[in-house]
Amino acid sequence: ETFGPQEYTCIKMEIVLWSKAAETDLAHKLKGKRVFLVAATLRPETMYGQTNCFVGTALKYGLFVANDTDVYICTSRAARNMAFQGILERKGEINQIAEIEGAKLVGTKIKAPFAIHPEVYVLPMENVLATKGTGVVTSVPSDSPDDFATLSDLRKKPEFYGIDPSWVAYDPVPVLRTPAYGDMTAPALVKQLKIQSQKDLKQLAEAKEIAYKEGFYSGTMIVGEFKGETVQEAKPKVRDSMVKAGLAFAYAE
Ligand code: A2H
Repeated sequence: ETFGPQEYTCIKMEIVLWSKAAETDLAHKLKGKRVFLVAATLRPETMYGQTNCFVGTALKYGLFVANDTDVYICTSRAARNMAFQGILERKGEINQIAEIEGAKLVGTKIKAPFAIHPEVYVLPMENVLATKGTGVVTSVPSDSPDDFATLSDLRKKPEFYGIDPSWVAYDPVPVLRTPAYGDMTAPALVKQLKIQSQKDLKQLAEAKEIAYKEGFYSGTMIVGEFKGETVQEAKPKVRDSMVKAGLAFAYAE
C-alpha cells in the first residue's frame, strides 16, 4: 500500500447505445449532451486490450455536468473529488442532473478509447468498491486477473448474471509481453494460482500484485503507438497521448 495520493488516469468512455433500462430513465434528460462513463485506471498502457467495462450493480452512479457539452457518470464521491481538482465545470461545485443504479447501466454500449475493439459493453462485477476511483472499471482481461476472473464467470453463467452472451464475445487481447507469463499475463496467473472465480479474493490479490510488478518492471508493449518499448517507458506516453486526444484526464485521491 502506498501513502499519500494515488495518481489515476480517468478514461472517458462515451455512451454509444444505452441499455433499455438506462434509456428509459435517462435519455430524455440528456438531449444534445455527450455522456461518458469515466473509469479510473492505474494501467493506461493496457487500454488497447479493453474488452468491456465493469460497474457494481448495487452502486449508485450520478450524472455530473463536466462542461457545456459533456456529462460524466461516476460515483458522487468521485465527482466531489473531481470538483475539488477543477475537473468539473465550476471548481469546487458539483452539478448532478440524474442518478442511476449500476444494474441499469449493464448492457450499455460504450466507446473504448485506444482499444483494438473500439466499442464494448458495460457488465457487472461483484467487487467494485464504492470507495475507490470512480466506481467504473475498464476491463483488460489480458493483464488484470480480476478482470479475467470476472469475464470468465460471466461467460460461464450469462443468464445467472442477467447478461446477453453477445456482450462477452471478445476474448482477451494481447497487449504486452513479459518473460515469465508471455502475452497473456492474467490468464496465466489465474491458472497458476488455481483461481476459480471473482470470489477468490485472497488469490486474486496475490495474482494482481505479481501481474502488476511483472508487467511494470519486465513488460514490453506488443501493440499500439509504442510497440517495442518497455511498459515503464510507454506508460506515461500512452497516458499523455490519451489526454492530448481528449480521451482521458489525470485524477488523484
Ligand atoms: B486497473 P488500487 Cl490491466 N473497485 O485498471 C475495484 N477495482 C477498481 C476500482 C473500484 N472502485 N476502481 C479501479 N479499480 C481497478 C486496469 C488494470 C488495473 C490492469 C491491471 C491491474 C489493475 C484495467 N482494469 O489494477 O487499489 C482498476 O483496474 C491492479 C492494481 O488503487 C485500477 O487499475 O491500486 C485499480 O483497480 C486501482 O487499484
